[in-house]
Amino acid sequence: MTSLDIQPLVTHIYTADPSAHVFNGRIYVYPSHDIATDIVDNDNGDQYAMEDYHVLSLPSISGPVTDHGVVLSLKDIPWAAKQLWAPDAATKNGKYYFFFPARNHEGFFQIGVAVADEPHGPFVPEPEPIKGSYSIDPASFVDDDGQAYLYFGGIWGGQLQCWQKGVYDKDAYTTMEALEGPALSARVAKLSNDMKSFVGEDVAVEIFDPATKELLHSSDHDRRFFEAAWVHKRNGVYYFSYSTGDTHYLCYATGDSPLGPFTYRGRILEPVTGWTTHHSIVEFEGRTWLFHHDASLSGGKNHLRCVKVRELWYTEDGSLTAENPGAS
Ligand code: FUB
Repeated sequence: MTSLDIQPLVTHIYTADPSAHVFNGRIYVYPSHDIATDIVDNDNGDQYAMEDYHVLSLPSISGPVTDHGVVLSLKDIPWAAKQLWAPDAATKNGKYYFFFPARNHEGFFQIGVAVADEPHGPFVPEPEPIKGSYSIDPASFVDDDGQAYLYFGGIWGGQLQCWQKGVYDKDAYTTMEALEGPALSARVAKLSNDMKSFVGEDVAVEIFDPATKELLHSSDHDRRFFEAAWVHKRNGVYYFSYSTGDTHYLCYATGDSPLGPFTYRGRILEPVTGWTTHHSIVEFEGRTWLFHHDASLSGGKNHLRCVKVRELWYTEDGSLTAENPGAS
């Protein structure tokens, strides 16, 4: 089955970057809300000019899908100037926390948090971005012991390469092609109990090659991290999945700790229609679902995408596969 065969979750708006969670027995999907723009595609990602967020929810994988409408708008976020990119949500302390990136008024991405009493919002943003946050694609994970983590980062237009010295260096944007040695990877930080700040320093999410035991190399575009971090846990194993960006794969690695290190395991989605690929993985009623997007609804416009869902399976050794091992 190709991703073209699967129908979009909704067709009345363009949606992307779906972060799916099960809250109160219902599936909630937190996507980006793509909008049309005249901006010509560029490596900076300026064509992804989103201005608000919707929340979708479903009682089961087969629907029906409810669009809860606009739950957070750019105009209500004091520190954000433009580009509301891939978000995520988490619950803790009886509240719902919505994490989102945006370019600030100085032109670089940071990550904000907004709070609601219900999973479908509306979300009230904190007046400032999370202190010490940078780059894009926040993904939250709350472990069984209640400790929450925030994964984030994206290279190229996501500006991760601009933070190698600990402060924003806009000129580092153009050094991507010259990078040597281990690949830049996602970052992870522990979240405070109120979910609004980092505890300690963020660290790199290390992904090792299972054969050489070396960190994945920056030239290994088929396997190295680009953007779209996601973490889920099964049988005590932490699964870190991500997009390889310019090679358009969704890959995953596994480890024994939410902080890593992780060992590369394989691919879970081949390239789809459109440049970007981004996803989440969620268990619902004993089955495993991959929410992802492609650009099929717009006939291939990179910045006008649609969220889809397909099933994943585990093999006996805990490997994730997009092929049903039970199918003949
Ligand atoms: O939606 C804007 C950006 O495109 C996301 O932040 C990336 O992950 C890519 O999907």
